[in-house]
Amino acid sequence: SKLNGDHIKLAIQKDGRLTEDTRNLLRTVGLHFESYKQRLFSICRNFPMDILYVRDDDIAEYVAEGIVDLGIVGRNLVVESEKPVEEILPLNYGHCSLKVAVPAESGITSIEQLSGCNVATSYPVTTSRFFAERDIDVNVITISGSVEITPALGVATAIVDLVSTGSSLRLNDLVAIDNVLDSQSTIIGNRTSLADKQKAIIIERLLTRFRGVMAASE
Ligand code: PRT
Ligand code: ZN
Repeated sequence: SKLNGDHIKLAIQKDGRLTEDTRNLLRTVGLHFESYKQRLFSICRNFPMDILYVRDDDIAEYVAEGIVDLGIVGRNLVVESEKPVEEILPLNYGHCSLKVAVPAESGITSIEQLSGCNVATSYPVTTSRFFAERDIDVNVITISGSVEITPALGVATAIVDLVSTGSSLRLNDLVAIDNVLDSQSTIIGNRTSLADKQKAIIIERLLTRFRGVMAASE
């Protein structure tokens, strides 16, 4: 089997926190597709769409470049990527917030106190903009994983990291002092595809199904 040029393409996370809920949602809107762990894409049997499985960090780029027409990804990554994509519909799962956190024992209670300090994060674009907009001069250090251990290592005074239950912060004796953004899994679209007559018809058929399921679950 191979990808079909007449089909629209949707990129979803291959293997991560959003994958199971995303697959379940696609099945709930009535799409039939096989999904073996090893494969790179699936073809829907009952809808003119192919599903590509990729790393979540690449989804906004794939959509912006038109490699795919639609993507499902955390809004946090859409904001961080700064790619020109359309945020079409929030999907009400994958909820989390990007927060500023400091060691509980630090006594720091406001972001103004971080002026001149190191702030570690995997979201350097969003973090830099957040502090710049508030005229707070910080030194953003980009770390790809385990950001929450950097204060204990003496690498950073504060972190900006995703939080859902908050247990990772508690485990590392960190407390949140500010909120940078709220996120959830979101359908994003390529602007050229959304303006393309033929694709727009298929995309709209799909979005109508998603909106129906979202409305029913409210
Ligand atoms: O392999 P790939 O690159 O595709 O995946 P990934 O490992 O980069 O991302 P993944 O699967 O961990 O997360 C995918 C998306 O899930 C994120 O981009 C967010 O949109 C969303 N999401 C929702 C979260 C969380 N909740 C979350 N809690 N992403 C990460 N976390 C982290 C958090 O930072 C902490 O380290 O999970 C840990 C536990 O969080 P607490 O607060 O529940 O303790
Ligand atoms: Zn990722």
